[in-house]
This record gives sequence, structure tokens and C-alpha cells, in this order.
Amino acid sequence: MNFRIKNSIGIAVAMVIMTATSCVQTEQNGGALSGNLAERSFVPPGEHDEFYAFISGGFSGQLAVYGLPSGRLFKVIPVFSQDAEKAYGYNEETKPMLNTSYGFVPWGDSHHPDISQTNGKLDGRWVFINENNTPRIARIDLTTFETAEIIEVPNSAGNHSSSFVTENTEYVVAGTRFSIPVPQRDMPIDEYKGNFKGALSFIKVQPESGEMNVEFQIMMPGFDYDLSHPGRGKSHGWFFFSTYNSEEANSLMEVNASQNDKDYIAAVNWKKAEEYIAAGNFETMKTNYAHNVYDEKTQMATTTWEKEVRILDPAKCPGLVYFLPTPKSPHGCDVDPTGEYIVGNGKLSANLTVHSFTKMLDAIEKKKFDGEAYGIPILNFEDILAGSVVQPGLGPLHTEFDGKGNAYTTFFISSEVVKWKLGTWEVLDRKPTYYSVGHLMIPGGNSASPFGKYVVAMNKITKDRYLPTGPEVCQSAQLYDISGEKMELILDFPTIGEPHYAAGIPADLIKLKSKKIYKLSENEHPYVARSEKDTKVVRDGDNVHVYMTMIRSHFAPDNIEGIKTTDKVYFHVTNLEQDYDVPHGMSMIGANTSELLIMPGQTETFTWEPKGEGVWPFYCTDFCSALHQEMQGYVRVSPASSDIQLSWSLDGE
Ligand code: RUQ
Ligand code: CUA
Repeated sequence: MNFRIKNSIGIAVAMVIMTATSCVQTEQNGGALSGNLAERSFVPPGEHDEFYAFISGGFSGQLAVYGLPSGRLFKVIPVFSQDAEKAYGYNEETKPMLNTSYGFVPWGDSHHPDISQTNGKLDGRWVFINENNTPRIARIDLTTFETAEIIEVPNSAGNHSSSFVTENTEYVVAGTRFSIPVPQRDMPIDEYKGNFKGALSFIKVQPESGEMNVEFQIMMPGFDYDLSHPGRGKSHGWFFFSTYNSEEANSLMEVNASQNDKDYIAAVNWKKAEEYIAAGNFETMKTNYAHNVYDEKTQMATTTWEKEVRILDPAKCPGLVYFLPTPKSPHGCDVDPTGEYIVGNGKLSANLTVHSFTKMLDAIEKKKFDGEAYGIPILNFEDILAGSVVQPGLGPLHTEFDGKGNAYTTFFISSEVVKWKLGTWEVLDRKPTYYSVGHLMIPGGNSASPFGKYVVAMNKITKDRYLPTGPEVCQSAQLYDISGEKMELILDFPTIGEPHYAAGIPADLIKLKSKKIYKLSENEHPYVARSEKDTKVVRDGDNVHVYMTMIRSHFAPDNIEGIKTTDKVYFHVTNLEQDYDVPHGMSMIGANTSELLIMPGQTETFTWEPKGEGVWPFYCTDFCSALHQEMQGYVRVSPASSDIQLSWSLDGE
């Protein structure tokens, strides 16, 4: 009997999915844009875009930097995955960035970038991004566009409801998507219910340096914590996390985690959490996780192993967490710019649910509870409801705001972006997406002051939008002009990996601060050579350290002799250039690592273990000058028994 009920729900779910697919296939291709709409995305050659867009790479593990409205790709910032192009995770300096308690992890799944804020406004200092698979959060410095720090999140699995910041970047959060045994232990999977836990981590950000530490974790019931957004304005001090699988199922989730009519949005009072921490009302748990920091002075990353984390038990901390009942497995959990409305996008729900923060506080005060779950009060749905957007579309996922009183929600199944009005809940406009949109992004959309000029839709399915490239096609983003009453599609552009969220910001808030070179005089790399006269080759047993420099268009030294087949050679290469946009590259035949791509004033290192006797060339990999092809050199490798002395030279000197 039970099986039949489940099965029929399964069929219903399957039908929804089938409808979605057939709807996608019969959808008309958007075709050519009418009139001069496309001109609105045109940025003439030599001119700059108005916005930066940081678009996550999903399974690429990286973060791509685009311009809006042109959709031009400027850079892929390596974050959680090794990148042979930039030597990230390959050179000795950045390898420690990818250390975790599971060892060196060369890949990650990056989802939700969010830009730092001051007083609820984007300040353009850092962009944070979460890693879903091996739970981590990275901080990228927006003066260098490089990953400056990665912190692992202990007691978590599937770090998905992350990495959103509070309005003064007090915290960046990380909520676990998969609940797990905490601490990890060997136990039967079907004892999940009541035994698995979901950690919500609050990672403190130092206001000046940006450095992160796991300040505390709230150990929640074993639901799936899917997305989150901070309160702001009147709701500053709270954080909201959507949940699904309040059923606590552990198998065939598409059916078994879709049973309850309502799941929850968890409202967390983090100011209250700070009080409990200050009062010592927490437990200290032993753990082990990596904290990796890149130091711009020494140009090296180091890993610190953190051993403890402070745990708050919501059942023992009254006032810390409340559950807001929210229909049908909500995904997105979005807070409007005023901080009053909390939108829950129930994936399987017909209507969009909007909670009122004011009503929530009132219901808490009057104790209008509708039971509790694991000691956490559940508020009464009707008492906190601000309103519903009635039947706006199928499969709502995410909502953003334009700062003019409108909200924009994506619908995966019906493939559209729908604009609706906060307060009256009426649908104002809808536009198709090509196809099956996931997230959307308005620059500043997660802040008190959005820049409501454009919305970018990030689509999960591309089909026929571009020239085919075999079975794998690029993912597709679409840009809509939302400055008028109706949304207007003005551009399609391809993206890297699978974008989840993105973060956009006016270019003026970043571009003037963008670093042009690293000053040689400030380079404190332990193996730096600040001029050609500082170059040398030093033997230390079987290790040979080459202190090398590069400048247009030669290496110093460029001839090295006395290396033996049994040696391990470390090339520490400093780029002496002090001009903007003059990197040099370096690679060595047979090296089992990537090239180096070294910015002016920087030192980077790679290792080379000669495989045989001979004279082996190296060269510059970045076309740097008219005599780039001449930028090359040789290493002579002799047998282990040879008595050839170590020597090095440039032009015989
Ligand atoms: S997810 S398509 Cu990783 Cu943010 Cu919603
Ligand atoms: Cu230096 Cu090419």
C-alpha cells in the first residue's frame, strides 16, 4: 500500500519532469532579436563594460569574470581546481591552497559567489565562493583577482547553502546540504533519522584583512540545508536557510523527500548565537580541518591545521532558531532589499511563498507555535505569511530583486523568468529562457541596494542555441535589460563549466583598485632573485635550487651545467619586469608539472626531475616581445657519478 502511494508520487514527479523536457523541445528558438535590442549589449572596441559579473564554474571548480552588458569573458580565476594555464595548484607556492583534511584535492564544485558588503552595499573588496563537494569556502581578493584564502568547513558534506555574507561581511555562512553522522562514524545508513546532523557554520571575516575562521556551528536536525540568505536592514542579525528532506529520508529521495506538504526555512538569530558563545553556552568539539592562506608578501600559501570547533545545540539555546513552514521542498531562499520579505521557492509548489519578517517576530513574541522539531519551535504558517504569488510558473528556483519593489523568479520547468511585485504579489511580466533556467543575477541582488539594470539568467540546458560541439555543449547565460517595465532579452553568451549563482558589481567599484604589478622591492619570497646579479644555483644534497630571473627577452642564467640524473631541480623564477601586462612563462622539457605564468615582480617555483643524461631546453611560454622566441636556455644533465661542477652562466659570464 505504502509502496503504491510512493510509486504514484514517483510517477507524478516523473510526469512533471517529462512535461518539462517536452516543453523544452517544442519551445521556439528565440530567433533574431527585433529592432535594435542587440545594440544594447554592444560595447564598442576599446570601451569598457559597465559591470563585472563573477559567474561560478560549478563542476569546473573555478570562477569566471565577465563584462556586462557585452558578455565578454576576461579571466577564469582558479579557485578549487588545479589550473595548468596559471600554474595554480601546480607550482610550489599555490599547492597548499588545495590541502584539505582528505589530503590534496585537485578539484572542486564551486556554486555561489557573493561580494563583500559594508552597510548593506557592495564594497568590492572580496568575492567569496563555496565548494560543494569537499566543503570549503574561498576568498578572492579583488585587487589581484587571485584566490587569497581557502578554509575547509568541518562536520559538513555538500556545502551548498553557502557562501553568502551578512551586511557588514561579519560572517560568511556554510550550511551542509547532506546531513551526516557528527562526528563521523561507522553506522547503518537506515538509522539516519534522528541520528544524522546538519551543521550550519558561521565563518567570521576579519574586517581589515578578510581572514576567515570558523566561529561556531549550529548542529541542526538531519535535514538538507539547500540555500540561504542573510537578513538585512530590519532583519540584520538573522540568517535564513531553506531545507528539504524534513522527512529525513535516506534513499530514493526524489520520492521520499517529497512527502511532506511543507518543509522549512530555518531562521537563525546569529546575534543570539554570539550571546550564547559569549556566555560559554557551547561545546568544544575536536576536529581537524585545513586553513590555507596565500601571503602576498612571501608569495607563498601555507596550511594551518585547525583542531577545534565550537558547537551550539539549538534545543539548548532558546531563541536561536525557528522553523518557518514553507511548501514543497524549497530551493532558493531570498531576502528582499528592505529585509522584510523572505521568499521561499518551493520547487514542487504551485505558489511562491513570501514570509514577513515583522510577522515572524510578532509570532515569536506571542509564541504562535505549531509544534516543534527536535526542540526547535515551528511557527504557524498563516501567522507569518506576507503573501503568495499565485501560480506564477512551474518549478521556481531562485529570486532576485531590482531595488524598485520588484522581484524576479526563475522557473526551471516552465523555462522562464517572471517579474512580480513585492507587496501586491501580482505578476507583471514573464519572458522565456532558453532553456530551463537555474539561478539568475541582478548586480547587487543580494544587498540592500541592487543595481536593477540587467538580469542574467543562467540556464541549465542549451540545446540548439549555439553551434554544436559534439555531445557536450557549453552552458548558456542570457542577459535581459530590466530598466523598463518589460524585460527585454538582449544577449546570449556561453559560460564556463556549469554556472550556479553569480555576483555582479559596477565596474567602477573595482577597476581603479586593480593591481597592475607586484613591486619587486616588496617581494619577500624566500627564493627571490631581485636582480640578475642575485641569480645563482645552489646544491643541497640531491636538491638543486636555481635562483633565476626573467626579463625581455632572456633568462638569467640560461646555461646550467653540473646537474645529475639523480637530482631534483627547483626552478625559482622571478619576473624582473615592472611594467603592466608583461608576464613571462617558463617550462622545461619533460617536467611533470605545468608551466609557470609569472606576473611582473613575482617569484614562482616548479620542480623538475631529469629523466636522463643530455642537454635539455627550457623556454618562455608567454609571447612577451618581438624576441620571445629567443627567450630560451639549456640545462646539461650528467650521470650521477660525474664530477662536473655546478656552474651557470648568461652569455658566458
Ligand atoms: S543551485 S539552480 Cu547550486 Cu544554487 Cu539552484
Ligand atoms: Cu618571456 Cu616570452
